[in-house]
Amino acid sequence: MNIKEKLEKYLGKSITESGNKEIYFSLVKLCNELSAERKTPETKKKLYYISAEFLIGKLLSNNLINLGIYDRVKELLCENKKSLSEIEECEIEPSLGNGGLGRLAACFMDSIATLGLNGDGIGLLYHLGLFRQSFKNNMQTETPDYWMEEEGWLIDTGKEYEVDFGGKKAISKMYDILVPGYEKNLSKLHLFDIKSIDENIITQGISFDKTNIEKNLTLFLYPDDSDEDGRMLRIYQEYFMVSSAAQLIVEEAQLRGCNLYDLNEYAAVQINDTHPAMIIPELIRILCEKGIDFEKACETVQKTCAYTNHTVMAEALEKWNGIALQRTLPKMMEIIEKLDEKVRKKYSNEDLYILDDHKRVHMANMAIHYGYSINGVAKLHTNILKTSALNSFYRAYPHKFNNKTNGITFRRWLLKANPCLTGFIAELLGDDFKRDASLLKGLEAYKDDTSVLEKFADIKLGNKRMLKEYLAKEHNISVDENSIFDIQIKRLHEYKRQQLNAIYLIDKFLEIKEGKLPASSITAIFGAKAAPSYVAAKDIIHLILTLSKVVENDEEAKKFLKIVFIPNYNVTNAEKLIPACDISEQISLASKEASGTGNMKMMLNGAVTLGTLDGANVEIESLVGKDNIYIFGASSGEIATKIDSYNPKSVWENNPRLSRALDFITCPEMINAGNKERLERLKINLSESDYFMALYDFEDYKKTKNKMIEDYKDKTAWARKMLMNTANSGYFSSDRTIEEYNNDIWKLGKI
Ligand code: 26V
Repeated sequence: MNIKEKLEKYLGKSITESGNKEIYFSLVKLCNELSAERKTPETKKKLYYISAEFLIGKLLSNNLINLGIYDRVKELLCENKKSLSEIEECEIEPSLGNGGLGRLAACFMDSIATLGLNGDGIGLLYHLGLFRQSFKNNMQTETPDYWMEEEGWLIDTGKEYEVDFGGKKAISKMYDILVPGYEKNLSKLHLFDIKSIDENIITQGISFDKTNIEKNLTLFLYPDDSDEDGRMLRIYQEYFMVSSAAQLIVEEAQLRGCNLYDLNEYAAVQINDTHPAMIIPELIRILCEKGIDFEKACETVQKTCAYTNHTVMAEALEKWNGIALQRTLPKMMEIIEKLDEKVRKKYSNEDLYILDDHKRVHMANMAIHYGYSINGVAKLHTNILKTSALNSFYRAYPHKFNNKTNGITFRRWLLKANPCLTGFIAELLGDDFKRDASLLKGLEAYKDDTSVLEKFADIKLGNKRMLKEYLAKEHNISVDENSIFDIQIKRLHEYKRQQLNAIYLIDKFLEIKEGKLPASSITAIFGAKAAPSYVAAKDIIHLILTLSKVVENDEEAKKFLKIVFIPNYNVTNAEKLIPACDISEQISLASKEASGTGNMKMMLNGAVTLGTLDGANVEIESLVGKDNIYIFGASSGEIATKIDSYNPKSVWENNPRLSRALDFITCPEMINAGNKERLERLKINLSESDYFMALYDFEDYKKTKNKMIEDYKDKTAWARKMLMNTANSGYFSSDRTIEEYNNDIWKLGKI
């Protein structure tokens, strides 16, 4: 049967007679059927990538591309007066992740499948992903984000496991999402759901009874853990995930002939941040239950598990209350205490203990002692782990530390998101770069070819026009495609410093009003969700939204400056924003952003980075060279020596422009358009605390950004920078990253 016949069989009628949603569901069936025909390569050892988040985005186009039928399906639909992009709009994005960490896990699944590794992902089936964000009165509001549908991508495997919460038992059900690799192979994403789930306990907005674990366990992604109930629910979620995972891993290993003493020869478990770290005591528990003695179980599990660290921010490193753990998961706590005892016998340095004086369990510490590998996610980040954040561990276990610079899947972030650029590169280089991203380097040969540079610039302009149409249609926002698109899209967090960008925009607005016009008119675009309980982050959103109204109301200034905050930033709109970006804002306080992956996506799509020497920006700089990136601000070394004694007052007192911009936050015009309490609180925060030293870097940021806007006027020189960024982005393919994980950590071996 050909594709048309298959689709019409599912539809029970012709394509022309069918609605978009019906066609969407039949395409899902088609993809799943074709994926299921593929084989997963068998090796003795199998990888399990365990993560509390998989931010997979819409799957339809990506799967059609990887299955090699995208063009055929598009054509077929066109012949029947249907549009693939309209059908794609019927798909609801599953927002099963907060940001970079979850999106990384999704990119990794694509690469694990593409490289034909014997590996699956394991996570939780949240019925509601991250909240949906909208703006009211210039403030963020959160509503539930339902995404599951009767006939979607999820496949009920029929597999169930029993999870024991200190005597109270729950049943976990395993669902699969098939992950076809590019052109061949298949991996699976196993998502566990609690059988007794009840969506009816959601009350208002995203509120629900946090204590009713049987009904709520897999209801939401990372519910707010700023209160005790929320934190308990998080512990329940994590244990539910790892207990189901451990049972699956042991079962599959035994089926392949493992006697469990040698589990490490049959399984490699990659722990994505500390959220799945309880898999360590859980595997030890299961091995002991199967008759292996405790010491041997520890040894085997230690050779099976590897941990990835994704942040040096102390508040993001999980420390669970041991008393609460004792109450809810006594068996886990008993094992963790034994693991801690072993550490205490061996080391006198308290930094290395798993349990601290307040009986808090330091999950990262447990994962480092009882795993065989710890990796950071960019060179600078790994160095910071070794020399400061985890220095005591580095001294104890230097051989365990390694770096794996993050990557992104080029299938989604180039082939899918930017078909025009993909097509043009294929004309120049042939199709091989689609499998081997390092071949993009071949573009450098065209760096002085004016017709190629013009085409690069045209493609960018076309993508900007598409974004313009989307903003007009979806959000009733109008932008000028001939202005420079300056984009900052990422979670809202003080360390990422959206506030620094906002202060720049205030200063620019005031300059324009004085008659000092920018070299090119600017469209500043933001996209960011703030954690519901994160007041300072919400204040920053409020500042930007209020400022955008004030600028919009100024007939003169609005000709040169437009500020856009698109609501509900997610994978789907990232795919529209990134190909249209001119300036990629990567302006975190040096040392705080572990890697960043948006920086890689924008670089790949020919945006020029404006960044600090932080995370993977450092590696971007050495790949593209100083002419093709704009670096500003203090280095991580300088920050380390200054941050403790830093006083923002000394900066603004000596910088009249900066103090004028800060004063503007609470000027009558702003207070009129916004909320007095929020604006005043933010102004005090910035001028008196400024924890992430935005004011310290302001002058250099302003100078560097102005230079960039000036340089943008030379269209040929700018197009060359674009080309050089795309040409040198091959290193950031997640295929390279996954190859390194496999060579250095998993060692899955040959088929
Ligand atoms: C979370 C939180 C939540 C509580 C307040 C402070 C705080 C600070 C940081 C985080 C991030 C937690 C882990 C995470 O998502 N890390 C991200 O991982 C990406 C993939 O490796 C990486 O590119 C990002 O730089 C890193 O922030």
